[in-house]
Amino acid sequence: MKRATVEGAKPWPFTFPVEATALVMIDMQRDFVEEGGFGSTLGNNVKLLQAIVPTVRMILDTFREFGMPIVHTLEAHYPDLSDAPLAKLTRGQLPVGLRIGDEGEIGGRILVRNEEGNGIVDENAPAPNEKAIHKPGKGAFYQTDIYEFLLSKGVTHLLFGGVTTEVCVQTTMREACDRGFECLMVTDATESYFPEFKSSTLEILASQGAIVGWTASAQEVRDALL
Ligand code: TIU
Repeated sequence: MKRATVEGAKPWPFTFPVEATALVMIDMQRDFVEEGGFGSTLGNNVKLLQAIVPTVRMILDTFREFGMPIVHTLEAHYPDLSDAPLAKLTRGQLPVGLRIGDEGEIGGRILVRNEEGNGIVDENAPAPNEKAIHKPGKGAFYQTDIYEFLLSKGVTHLLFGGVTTEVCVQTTMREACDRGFECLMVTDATESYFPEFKSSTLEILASQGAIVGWTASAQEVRDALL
């Protein structure tokens, strides 16, 4: 099997089998990226997240170019919120106010499946042949079929992008690491509402000899494939 090496990865070069490596793009949803969605109702400045949309598109298109699998995730609950525990529903920063399930300002109910505001932003939308997974938790392995899907495709290595770095992306990368996948986070295809949380997370993941995994930029990953 053809292998590629990201020479500039931290803490050291990351080698991956091209046909057995998938991109997991986490929660590039209007609910996190646009004003009036879940992210902004938590009191966050969503503009920071909007800035990575072109880089996310670049890494998505790179995987498409090389015929490598892509999985998109969406943080989303059933309309009756039966998959949202009280411990999640009651979080937030009052008096900013709106909660999961309330009517948002960008179309439909906040963090509810298939509502307009819960969809992935147009530029990063899944292609028809790409898997998209609704997940009720922060981690994508909780109450989803992502693990079985990746195993069925023979995937051993995962690259991660999306939002937010220290919440859903990091949680999912840790879940994947515990399940035996070799993992790399794409540093400029992920973003946080808090720059210091992002930089710390990237440092933590690759510390102690890649304790959770590797980090590298989208261009470094692309260069490895060219
Ligand atoms: N609030 C926050 O930073 N993130 C989330 O709630 N979900 C994701 O990270 N997708």
